[in-house]
Amino acid sequence: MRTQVAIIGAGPSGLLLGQLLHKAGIDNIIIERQSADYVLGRIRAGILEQITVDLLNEAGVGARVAAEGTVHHSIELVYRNTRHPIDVTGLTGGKVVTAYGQTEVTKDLMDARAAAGLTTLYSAADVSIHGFDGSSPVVRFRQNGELKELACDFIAGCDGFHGVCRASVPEGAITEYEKVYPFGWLGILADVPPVSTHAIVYANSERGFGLCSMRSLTRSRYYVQCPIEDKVEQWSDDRFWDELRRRLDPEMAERMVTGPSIEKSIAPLRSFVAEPMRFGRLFLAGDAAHIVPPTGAKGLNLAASDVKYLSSALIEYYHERTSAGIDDYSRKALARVWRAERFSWWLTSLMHRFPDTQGFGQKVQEAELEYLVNSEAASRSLAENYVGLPLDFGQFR
Ligand code: RFL
Ligand code: PHB
Repeated sequence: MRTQVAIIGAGPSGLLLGQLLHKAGIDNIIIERQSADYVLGRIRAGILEQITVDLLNEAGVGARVAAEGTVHHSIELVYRNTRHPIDVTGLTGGKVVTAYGQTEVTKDLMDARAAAGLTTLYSAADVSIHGFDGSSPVVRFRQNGELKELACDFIAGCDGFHGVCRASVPEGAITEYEKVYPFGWLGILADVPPVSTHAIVYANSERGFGLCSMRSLTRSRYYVQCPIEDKVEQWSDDRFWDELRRRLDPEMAERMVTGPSIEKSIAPLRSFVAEPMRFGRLFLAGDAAHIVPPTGAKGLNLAASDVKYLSSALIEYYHERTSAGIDDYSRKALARVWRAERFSWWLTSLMHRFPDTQGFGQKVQEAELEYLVNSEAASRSLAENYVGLPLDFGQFR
C-alpha cells in the first residue's frame, strides 16, 4: 500500500486533517487502533471556537454544527454562590463560541470521509512507524492477524496522548514539559434540559470547582472537581447532583433538572507540551503533542488549529513544491499551544480548590474573581482567550 500522507489516529485531529488534505487533492489513509464505534463512544469536549467551526466549514462538514450547535455569547462565573455573567461577545467585538459535542464533530467527519470513499483502517493492532528520519517513511500494523505495510511521503501523528508516534521519536530529540494537577473531574452526561442553555457556568466554591455544560437542548454535561483517587462507583447519581447543586448559586441549584446519568467518568487534569512537533517526515498534531486541563475548553480547539497549520503547510509542499511551510509548522503551532496552555493553567488555578491553598488561597482567588468581573480590562482578557486567539496572533509583531 502507498499514500502521500499516512495519518495515525481517527480522532478529531486525524479526521479533520484527512478531510482538508483530500479537499486539496492530497491522498491520505488513516490508521486507527480502535473500532469506529469505540471512537464515537468517547464523551469529551463540547465547546468550539469560531476558528474550529470555520475549519469544519472548510472541510465541508459545517452543515450540522450550524443547524444543531448552540451559539454562546457569554459565560457565567460563580463564586461565593453568586453568579456573574461575562459578556464574551461584547468584549471581543462580536465573537462567539458554539456548544456542539466532540462526538458529533467526529461523526460528521467520519460520514464525510465515508461519502468521499476515503480509506480508514480501523482496529489496527501493533501500529509502528519507521524511516521518518529519512525520505521513505513506512507504517506497519496488523489487521485481522495479517501484517500490513503502508509506504508514504509523510506521517501525521494524530494518535493522542498515549499514541505510538511521540513515543517513537528518539529520546533526546524531544523535550517534554508537564504539570499534573492534584485532583480530577467527575463528569456526567444526562438526558435532562441544561440548567443554562445560553452560557457555560464555571463555579468556584469552597467545596471545589463545578461546571454546567450542554450537548443539546435536551442533553446536559456537568462536572465536579473530585479527589484524583476517587472511583466512579463512589459517586451515585444522587451524590453527584447534590454536590453540584451545593457549588452553584441558590437560584440555579433550585432550577436544575436532575435525572439518571447515561455516562459517568473521572478524568485526570494535566498540562503537557512536547517540543518540537516535527521530526523529519513525522509531524505531531493535537493531543499527541500537548494536553491542557479542560477548564478553558481548549483541547479540541488546539487540535483543530494544529491541523490548520499542518494542512496548509502540506498543501504548500505539494502544490508549490516548497518546504517553507513544513519547516515552520512546529514553531507556528507551538506559539498558539503555549498561549492556550497559559490560559488553561490560569483558569484551572483560579477556579479549583488545591490541597495547599486553605483560607488564604481561597481569599486570593475570590479577590481575583472580584477583579475579573468588575474590571473591563480583566474581563476582556478572559473573553479574548475564551473565544480563541487569532491563528496569526503575535506572528507579525
Ligand atoms: P484523540 O481524540 O485522543 O484521538 C487520537 C486517536 O488515536 C488513536 N490511537 C491510535 N491509533 C493507531 N495507533 C495507535 N498506536 C494509536 N494510539 C491511539 C486513538 O484511539 C484515538 O482515536 O486526539 P485528537 O484527535 O488530537 O483530539 C484531541 C481531543 O480529543 C482532546 O483535546 C479533547 O477531547 C480534550 N478534552 C476536552 N477538550 C476541550 O476542548 N473541551 C473539553 O471539554 C474537553 N473535555 C477532553 C475532555 C479530553 C478528555 N480525555 C482525554 C479523557 C474530557 C476528557 C474526559
Ligand atoms: C464540556 O462541555 O464538556 C465542557 C465545556 C467547557 C469546558 C470544559 C468542558 O470548559
